[in-house]
Amino acid sequence: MSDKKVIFSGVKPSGDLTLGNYLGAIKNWVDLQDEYDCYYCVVDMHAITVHQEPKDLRKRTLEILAQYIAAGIDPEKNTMFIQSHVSAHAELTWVLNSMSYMGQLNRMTQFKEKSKDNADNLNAGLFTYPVLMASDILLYQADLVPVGDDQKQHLELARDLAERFNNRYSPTFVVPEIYTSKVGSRIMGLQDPTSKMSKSGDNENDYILLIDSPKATEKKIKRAVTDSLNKVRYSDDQPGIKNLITIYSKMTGESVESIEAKYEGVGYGKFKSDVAEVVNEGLQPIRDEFERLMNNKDYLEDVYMNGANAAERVARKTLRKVYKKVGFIPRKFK
Ligand code: ATP
Ligand code: LTN
Repeated sequence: MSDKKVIFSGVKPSGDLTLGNYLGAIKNWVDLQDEYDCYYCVVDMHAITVHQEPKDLRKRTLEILAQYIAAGIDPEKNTMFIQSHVSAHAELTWVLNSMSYMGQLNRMTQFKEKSKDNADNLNAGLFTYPVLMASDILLYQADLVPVGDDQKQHLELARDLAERFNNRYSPTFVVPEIYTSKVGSRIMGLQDPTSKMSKSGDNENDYILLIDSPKATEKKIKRAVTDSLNKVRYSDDQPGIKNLITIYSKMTGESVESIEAKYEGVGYGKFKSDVAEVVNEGLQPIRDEFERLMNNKDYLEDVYMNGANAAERVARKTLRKVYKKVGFIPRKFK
């Protein structure tokens, strides 16, 4: 057993990875992988809370795993796996469902938003989604959960459930902390810079995918909605420009102040083409590696097979404790 602290995080394969997923979450995972014992999961069970075409879901699940690796997450150092391969996630969810209050689940903003978008498919999975997420995290006794800031409320629920269980029975779960970046924890849409860039949005000009072509990326950034002030300033009055500065800063590591100074008196046209350039420069190695990995399915299978084996051992251990504490008779084997 390593004495490193534990990280758990995941992305649902409801679409291909966006620049928002990358800058808000995955880039941090890459930076944290040496210091922590990390579990990086493709959360396919979360994806089916909205309708998915089975063949597309299968394809995207593998693609997301390949994109994790292409983005720099090393399968030798981290446990990378597919959520549905470890049945303890569903099992712990049942126990935690029985300790979750309808009132608290009803207040989840993601549930409210998704209910609006999926009025014709308002299913119970969408409602208990955050409980499944809590199970993901608590099964591995995660200390830290690196996510974008839209996940704060879900993390609070995971903490509440851990504390509730620990108080009702006895200390069982680590109470996890959220980890978000100071800059870039919420990348906004390019067409609507007042709402977050999302991979399941309808307007493809609103988001950049990691695997978009350089041409498409450039076109989308050039079309990004800005304002008529013509000042490259990091200000709430200029949400479009603020978002592009954030993207520039996250891609290059340059500070917001130094970017503002560099583009003092420079027009939006030139600024946008520079943003496109730094995004394309940063993403190209990921795109190339993704191509290579998708032509090497045996390797990807190996990664998710080994990942599930390692994850299963840890998850089972936690689930056994939980079952025992709630009063289930331990199963006997001959
Ligand atoms: P969907 O659009 O299907 O709801 P999503 O793009 O929001 O999906 P998730 O799989 O829900 O993606 O999120 C994966 C991770 O990426 C989470 O940690 C989430 O906080 C982060 N994330 C998603 N969108 C953004 C964004 N625009 N800015 C920063 N982080 C983001
Ligand atoms: N709910 C998250 C995705 C997610 C997750 C997790 C993130 C599912 N399980 C566990 C971190 C840890 C989302 O909608 N972005």
